[in-house]
Amino acid sequence: MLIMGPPGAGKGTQAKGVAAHYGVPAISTGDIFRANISQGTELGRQVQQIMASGGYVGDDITNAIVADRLAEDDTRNGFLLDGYPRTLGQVEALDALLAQQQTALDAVLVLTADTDELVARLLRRAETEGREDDTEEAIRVRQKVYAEETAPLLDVYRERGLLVEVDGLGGVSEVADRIFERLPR
Ligand code: B4P
Repeated sequence: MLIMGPPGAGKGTQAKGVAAHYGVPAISTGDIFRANISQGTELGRQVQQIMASGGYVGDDITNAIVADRLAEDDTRNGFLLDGYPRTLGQVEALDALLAQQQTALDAVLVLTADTDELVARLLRRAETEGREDDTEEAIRVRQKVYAEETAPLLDVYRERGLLVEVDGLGGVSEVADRIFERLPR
């Protein structure tokens, strides 16, 4: 399964609950990059500036970390990808990877929400978590890049009959209830 949505829609928050419900790992490309930055790895050094600016990390790097992560044993019974794919190149890479593993996506969950509400949420998070890309300027860049590069992917998955759109506004448990009304138990 995939979870998608604009920055601040609550992907990371809801991914954990959905993954726990199905007993599968939640794999967030953003978390993997941030862990590499905080550990000071070569990958972390490569992605730090681009992430702080709100832009997307290149497809080659991103596809490679996902391929490595999906090769791990804990994904055998399924997985939830949070924040991947975000570009058409990543959709194609994921398709190839899943075909190679003789598996397929079962659903693409999309959290929808109004842009201004999301900016407010992310600015609130900035006060408590201090993420480098939660400045107003980087948030606007992230929203623009999402609209240009990622929003068109929803049509791809809609055409495949996989899209499950859920309103991401409201409290965390309210959104979770909406999600579970729509997903198979
Ligand atoms: P991500 O880590 O995916 O960051 P994000 O889009 O902001 O989503 P996040 O998960 O943090 O926020 P969420 O919607 O859960 O990516 C960060 C960066 O990494 C990207 O900009 C890019 O540079 C790079 N990257 C990652 N994947 C990539 C890829 N595939 N290709 C290229 N580059 C990639 O929620 C945000 C906040 O809202 C949370 O703090 C939560 O507290 C709050 N919240 C959630 N639900 C709420 C609710 N119902 N009510 C109120 N607040 C709520």
